[in-house]
Amino acid sequence: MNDRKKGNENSKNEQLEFFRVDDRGKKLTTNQGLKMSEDEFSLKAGERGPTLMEDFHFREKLTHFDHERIPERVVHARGFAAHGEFQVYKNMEKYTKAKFLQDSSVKTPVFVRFSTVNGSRGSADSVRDARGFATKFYTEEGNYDLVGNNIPVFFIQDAIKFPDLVHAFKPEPDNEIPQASTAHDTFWDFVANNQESAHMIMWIMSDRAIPRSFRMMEGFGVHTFRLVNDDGKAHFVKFHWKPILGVHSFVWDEAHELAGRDPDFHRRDLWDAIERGDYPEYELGVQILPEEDEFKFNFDILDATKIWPEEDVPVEIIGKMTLNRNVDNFFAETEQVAFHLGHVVPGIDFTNDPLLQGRLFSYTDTQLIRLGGPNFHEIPINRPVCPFHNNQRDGYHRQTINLGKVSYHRNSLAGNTPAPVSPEEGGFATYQEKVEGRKVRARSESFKDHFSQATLFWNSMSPVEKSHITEAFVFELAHVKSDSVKQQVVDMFANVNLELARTIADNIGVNPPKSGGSNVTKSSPALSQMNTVKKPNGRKVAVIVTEGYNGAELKYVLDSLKSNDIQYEVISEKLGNVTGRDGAQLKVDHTFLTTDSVLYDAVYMVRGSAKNMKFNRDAARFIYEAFTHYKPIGATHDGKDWLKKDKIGNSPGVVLEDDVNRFVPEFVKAISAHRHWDRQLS
Ligand code: HDD
Repeated sequence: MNDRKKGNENSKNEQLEFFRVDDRGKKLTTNQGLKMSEDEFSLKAGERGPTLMEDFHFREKLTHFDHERIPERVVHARGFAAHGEFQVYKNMEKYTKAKFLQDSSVKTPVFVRFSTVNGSRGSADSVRDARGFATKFYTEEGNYDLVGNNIPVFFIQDAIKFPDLVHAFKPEPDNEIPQASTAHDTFWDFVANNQESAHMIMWIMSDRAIPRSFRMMEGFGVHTFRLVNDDGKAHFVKFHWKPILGVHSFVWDEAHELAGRDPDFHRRDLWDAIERGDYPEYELGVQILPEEDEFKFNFDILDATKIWPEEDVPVEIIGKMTLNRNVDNFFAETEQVAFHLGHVVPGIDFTNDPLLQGRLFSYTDTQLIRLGGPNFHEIPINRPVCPFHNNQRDGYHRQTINLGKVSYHRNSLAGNTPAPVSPEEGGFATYQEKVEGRKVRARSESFKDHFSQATLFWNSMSPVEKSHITEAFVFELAHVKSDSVKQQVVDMFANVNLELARTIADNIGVNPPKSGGSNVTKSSPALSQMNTVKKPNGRKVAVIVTEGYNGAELKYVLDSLKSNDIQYEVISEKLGNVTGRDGAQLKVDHTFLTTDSVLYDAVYMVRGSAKNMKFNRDAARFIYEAFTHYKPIGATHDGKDWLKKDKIGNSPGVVLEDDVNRFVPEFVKAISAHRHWDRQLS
């Protein structure tokens, strides 16, 4: 075992270092290294004459520019990524021979790309959608990709339906409307006619589909994979990422507004957190199942529309990932990174989940068109940190200069190298699962219950979450033009919960379903976001201040927020400094023209002596909006009157406290709670 223990001394991906180029302070050259004396004027026959064909510099510059774009990903086009490291907490050799899951002193470099699924590259971050959560582990045994989502199940059971699903949820083909939204006819027509989607739809209609931050969402490998140990013994496994900050979401109205106010909200949030050293962390969890238990459940563990309830199969936390470095260049890294489920290491293997099996084809295939040929593994971000050798040669953009004449196996001229490696010496060998059967195009009977876990999910939601799900259904279906599709969807979800379906029907003007309902009474508390970790870290407070404030008190509050890892931005009448009545100076970050309440997690009101009617009106609107989004609002004596006037003073999560020493802990507590759902909005 001992040779397994040596790993990367530190987590830096040295492979990338070689390719990082700093152009700053350098001389301008062409791509051939020719220093150029002029870069502003093309070569012409006379100052006012035509441009000359001879102008190789002009042609090189324009040609490169004309070819700058590559096709965006067919799904998950909009994404954002960061570097980091992963460390396992304890030795997992009992289950897997994967080296990066054995030695807790080894830091494995990782690259994580988060994404939305539906929208184009330029679409907004805050839309309702599943989020991609794809992790590349650069291990000493080769790259391992865990290509998951923030939702633990999927729409379909068989990969052959993926093109149909994507055609249905993408903008409709005649007018390419709507962008990054499932609120349209073809998507819901697909849902109603492919009822295996029921469980996933419940998640998509829930708050999981509008996460507050990439830092505050879970990740799931979705499929059942296999772990294989040194003795060749296998266990089934499901992978989970659990964010240290807990799971939190926007409210729908806020997500909508954010799409306009800051379409880059999620990427900015992640970038800023990493820049200020507030590194996002996620623990890796595994649900492990002995092979003997494969048929122990009332669902098929090969069905990607099913979870293993955590109460039945506990999630064992085995390691932690920390994202600690932003990319240097979005295109070179985030856009060119190529994930593939088939990038595995010894000790991790597949199952016969038909969705997984199909994905094993699709990912490399899509990189061929997206990245222009079979050598995408040579792009710096995709290169393994360990050496790689084989007989593959040539192709577009080949960078390796392979030495020698031999590029075939078996050979005698190179001593039959590159030589295969036995499993005992670390070579990958497929797990020898016994399979037999007739060739059929069919779905197993064990895949045919589409509703029980959808009901389990519904049963597990708090009343607030249920109301959000109901509203999301109403929103989506209200945008569907076909009454027939609306009716089909309502009738379908009557199988999940009759009351839910009736409420939707009532709100969208179709007939209430006459029959339906479910006899599933079980719930899984782990599914509710209400039961998640609550922390103040990394939240952002809007501090609304006017001239003449109490400088000492404000400084005390702001310092206290900082010491709780809470960020803030100061909003006042104009940029520059705002002056306290004791002469204190505070730098202003925004006016109401440049920011909005949806960009903050909480509001702190500090009213000075200034009387500016327009500012007061804008402030009232700002506070009211934060209030309707259930956000914490706080003030001491100075700002208190401002709030009372808005009649929201006595609501939960509104902290009005004259004594600043009592105010601070109360306000921090209110911020930790994230949202105050018991607030009455009437
Ligand atoms: Fe996929 C991208 C996640 C089913 C085919 N997928 C892609 C990405 C993520 C997922 C996170 C973005 C990776 C990145 O950031 O570059 N996909 C999933 C999950 C699925 C899933 C969790 C269900 C469990 N996907 C799925 C199926 C197929 C694909 C069934 C096709 C048979 N997915 C692709 C793709 C993409 C992709 C077309 C587009 C860009 C890419 O691969 O690199 O190949």
